[in-house]
Formats: sequence, structure tokens, C-alpha cells
Amino acid sequence: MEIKKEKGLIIALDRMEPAVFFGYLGWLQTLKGNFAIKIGRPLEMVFAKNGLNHPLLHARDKLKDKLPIIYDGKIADIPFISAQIAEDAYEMGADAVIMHGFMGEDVVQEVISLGKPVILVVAMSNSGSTEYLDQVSKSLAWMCNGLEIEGIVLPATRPVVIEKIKELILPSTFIISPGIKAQGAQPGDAIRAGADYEVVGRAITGANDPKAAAEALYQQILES
Ligand code: O7E
Repeated sequence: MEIKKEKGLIIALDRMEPAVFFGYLGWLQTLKGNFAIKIGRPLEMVFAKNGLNHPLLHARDKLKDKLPIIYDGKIADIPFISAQIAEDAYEMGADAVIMHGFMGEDVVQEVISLGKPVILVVAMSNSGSTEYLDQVSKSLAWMCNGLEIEGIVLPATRPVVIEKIKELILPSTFIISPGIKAQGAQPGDAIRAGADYEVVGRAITGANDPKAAAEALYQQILES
């Protein structure tokens, strides 16, 4: 499914018991609004450890055509290997993959040549992002403009970075932004700075009622 450029919530389905994940696949189908899910290495590891099929396959079975499924492999390898990882993710049901840009344009171009949506990490939510990654964020944003990048990742924990980078990218590029609650940002901070989506993991998965938590966060996003 297409990831639209409009306000929304991406639920990060990180490390959790397979049974819990299967329960999520039930209620996720019933959400009303612009939601997406993100699956990455933490859940891949849990599923492999338990001898189960890849979580993307389970997500595809239950959620295809209901909400976008993003594979967060933060891919960063040589072009040949990066494209192989992305290809497998798309084949297993990913509607978009997340990759790093610091490996260079050849890698990004190779993944884009698969013809499916790519989201590029431009700056990250941890404080260490300022040590190295932030120093090339502007260049990464400019690189996106010359390639067919659908969306970029910018930190909710540093809204000023969102504001600055947003000025450099094409208006059609969506911004997804993690760092809400567990990492210190408040719901709505990233949206007010110009992001399209907030990405939230623990504030949902650690809640007593994850579905209610997701719906409440979505409401806050819409009102921001
Ligand atoms: O802090 P949480 O629990 O809300 O989880 C945040 C999620 O966003 C988690 O899956 C983590 O891997 C991801 N993330 C960041 O926290 N910071 C970043 O800078 C980038 C990501 C990320 O996934 O990038 C793609 C959205």
C-alpha cells in the first residue's frame, strides 16, 4: 500500500513475543486513519530465534491492503547486497524499505532501481547523531532530491533539524520522525516542526492498552 504524504502514525513493532505480535495483527486491521507499521531487525531476531517465518510474511497475510508495511533494515552495505536485502523485503510484503544514505549514491541508486518506495535516514534521534551523521545530513537531503526517494527519517527529539532539512527537500518527499515519549519528544513535536508521520514504539507497545494508546497518539498528531 502507498504511504501517503499526510499526517499519520507509524507503529514500530520492535522486540516482542510472537504471540503478542499475532495479537497486534488482529487489532491493527481495525484501526481507522492514516496508520502504518514498521518491522525491523528486533522482531526478525525474535522470529528466527523461535523458528518462525519472517514477521513480514505474517504481516502481509493479515495487513496487505489495510495499511502500509515498512521494512526497517536500515540497509547499509555495498550496492549488490543492499539491493538483495531490499528485494527480499519487498517480496515478503514490504511496501517500503528504510536504508542509510551515508554509503553513497551508488547504493541508494541500486535499491531504487528495484522500482519500489525507499525511505532514507538523514538524521537520527539519538544524541550521538550529532557526532557524525548530522555533519552529512544536508548532503543526504540534497542527494534525495536527485533520486526517487519517497521519504526521509528525521528526529522528533531535535525539531530544529526537521525544520532545517525540510527546507532543502522536495515538497513531495514525506518526513517520518521517531523519538516520541520513550526518547523524550512529546507527541506532536515533530508534526509541528514539519514532519508528516511520527514513529512510535514503546509508548504503544508498553501501554496497558496498545490499541487505545495508538489511537490517542494519532489523535494528538491530527490536532498538531
Ligand atoms: O523509542 P521508541 O520505542 O518509540 O522506538 C523508536 C523506533 O524508531 C525504533 O524502532 C527505532 O529503531 C526507530 N528509530 C529511532 O528511534 N531513531 C531514529 O533516528 C531512527 C529510527 C528509525 O527507525 O528510523 C526509521 C523510522
